[in-house]
Amino acid sequence: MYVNTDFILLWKNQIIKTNIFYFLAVIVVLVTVVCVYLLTAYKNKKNQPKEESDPFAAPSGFDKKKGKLGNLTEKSYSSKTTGTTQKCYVYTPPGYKANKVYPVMYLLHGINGTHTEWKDNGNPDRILSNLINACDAKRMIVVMPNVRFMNPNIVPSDVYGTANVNAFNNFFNELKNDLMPFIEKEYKVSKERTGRAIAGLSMGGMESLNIGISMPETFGFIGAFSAAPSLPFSAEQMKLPDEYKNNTFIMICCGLEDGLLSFSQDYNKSLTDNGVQTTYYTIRGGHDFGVWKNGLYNFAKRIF
Ligand code: FER
Repeated sequence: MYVNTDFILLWKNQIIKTNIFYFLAVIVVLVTVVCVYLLTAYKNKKNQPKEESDPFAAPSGFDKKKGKLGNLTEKSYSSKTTGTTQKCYVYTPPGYKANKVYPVMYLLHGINGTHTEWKDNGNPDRILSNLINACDAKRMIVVMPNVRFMNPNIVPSDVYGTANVNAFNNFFNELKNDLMPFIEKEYKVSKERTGRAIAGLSMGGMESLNIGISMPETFGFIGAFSAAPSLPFSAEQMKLPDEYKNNTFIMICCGLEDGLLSFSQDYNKSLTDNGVQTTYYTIRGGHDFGVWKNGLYNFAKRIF
C-alpha cells in the first residue's frame, strides 16, 4: 500500500507548531498572572499601616465585629442642673459582671451631635470589644452622655452660637452633680482617678481637656481627638498642679487635613511648655470619624 509520508510529516510538523503555540500562550498567561499577583500583593503591603514603625496605626478590621461584643444600653436620668431628663448610652464589656468594679470612661460627642453620635458613627462597642477580647485594653464601662445641657433639650440650628457653646460648658456642672452620681449609683465603677477617664471628639475633646485639667483629682486619663477651639484657659493656665504633672495621661490627636489641627498643636504646646507630659500624634485624615475611631482605639488601649 502506498502511504504519502510527506503528508504525515507535514501533519506532524503542524501538530508540533500548534502545540508550541499553545505552550507559549500558556507560559505568557501564567507569567502575566504571577506578575499581576505579585504587583497587587506589593501594593497591598505598601498600603497597610506599618505597625512596628507607627505605634498609632490601628490594625485593619479594628472597628468591625470580630468576636463577642459588649452591650450598649440607653439610660435616662433626671438632671437637677438643667431640670430636664437626660439620656446617655452605656457600654458594658463582654463578660461584664454587675457585682464587679470597672474603670469608667466618659466619651463625649461633637458640636452637632447628641448622646447617640458615637453609637451611630463610631462603632465604639466593636472597637472596645475587639481590644478587650485581644487583652489589649482593660474591661471598662464607657458612658456616652449628651454633652449639651440646655432646656429645652434640643440641638439649636446655630450650633456655633453662644447658646450651644454655653450648653457644652454647662456639662462641667452636670457631670459632677448629676451624671457621675447617677452612673456611680447604677454601676459599680471606680471612684479613683486611676479608674476614671474622660475623652471626646472636637467640642467633646475641648471639654475633656477643660474638665480633665480642672479636676485632676477626679480624672487620671484625658483624651482629646481633634479638639475644638474655645477652651476657657489661656496658654499659661494650661497646666496641672505638680502632684498631677507626671501621673496624668493626656492624649491629643488630630487629622493632618483637619482645619482645626492648629488647636491641637497649640493645646499640646501649652501643656508641654508648662511641664505636663502628653502623648501627641497626627494621622492622615480630616475632621471625621476616621480619625476619631483611631483616637478611641489608641486611647482605650493606653488607659487604666
Ligand atoms: C469652632 C469650630 C469648630 C468652634 C467649635 C467647633 C466653638 C467644633 C466642631 C465640632 O465639634 O465638630 O470655631 O467654636
